[in-house]
This record gives sequence, structure tokens and C-alpha cells, in this order.
Amino acid sequence: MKESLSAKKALLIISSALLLGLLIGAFVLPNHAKAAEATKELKIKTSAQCEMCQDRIQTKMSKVTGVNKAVLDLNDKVLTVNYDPGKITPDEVRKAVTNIGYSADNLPSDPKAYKKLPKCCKLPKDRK
Ligand SMILES: [Cu+2]
Repeated sequence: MKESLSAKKALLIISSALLLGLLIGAFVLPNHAKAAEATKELKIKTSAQCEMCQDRIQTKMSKVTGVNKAVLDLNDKVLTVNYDPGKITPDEVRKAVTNIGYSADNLPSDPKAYKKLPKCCKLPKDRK
């Protein structure tokens, strides 16, 4: 009698473990996949001019809520942003770039922020 009881216990433990495994498989793993999906990539053409612009844009953009990573390619001045679409929209990402003083795709730079940029970071027509 005692033995069959411990056998029942063992069965209970094993089936609990299996159930737990199923639960993990059913809930945790898909959430994990969702978390990976939560990062989207956006490419934005900017008016960056030099390495100082690159530093400025990358540093400031990486501090924007919802932005995971921002990398500027100085060859084509395209900013690649990895962002969380649950926290920020593409338009808000572009707006954040304009607030630093640079144009973002079709959006013009914020005039005040642009004015504060050092000469080398302004457009060639404004450097004199
Ligand atoms: Cu610059």
C-alpha cells in the first residue's frame, strides 16, 4: 500500500513536470519570439555632415525611449534605427532626429536645434 502511494506520488510529480514543460512551451516560448519581433528596423535619410554629426545623432537617438540602437552610415548619411514599435512610431523616431537639428527623410530639421549646431555640422550653404 505504501509503495503504490509513493508510485502515485512519483506519477504526480512526473505529470506535473510534464504539464509545467507544456506550459512553458505554450506561453513562455511564443512570448520570447514576440520579444524578438518587437524590434523593428527603420532607415532614415538625414542631413548629417561629419563625424561630429554621427556622434551626436547616435548618442542622442540611443537615449530616446523606444530606440534600442541607432547607427549612422556617414557614406550615405542614412541612420539605421532599431526600435520597439510598441513604444515609438516611425514618425516619432524621425521627429526625434529633427529635434537634434537634422532633417529626417521628408521632415525638415528643427530650426532652433539646427541653429545650435557647430558650423561644420550645418549644410554647406550655411557654413560661411
Ligand atoms: Cu557634423
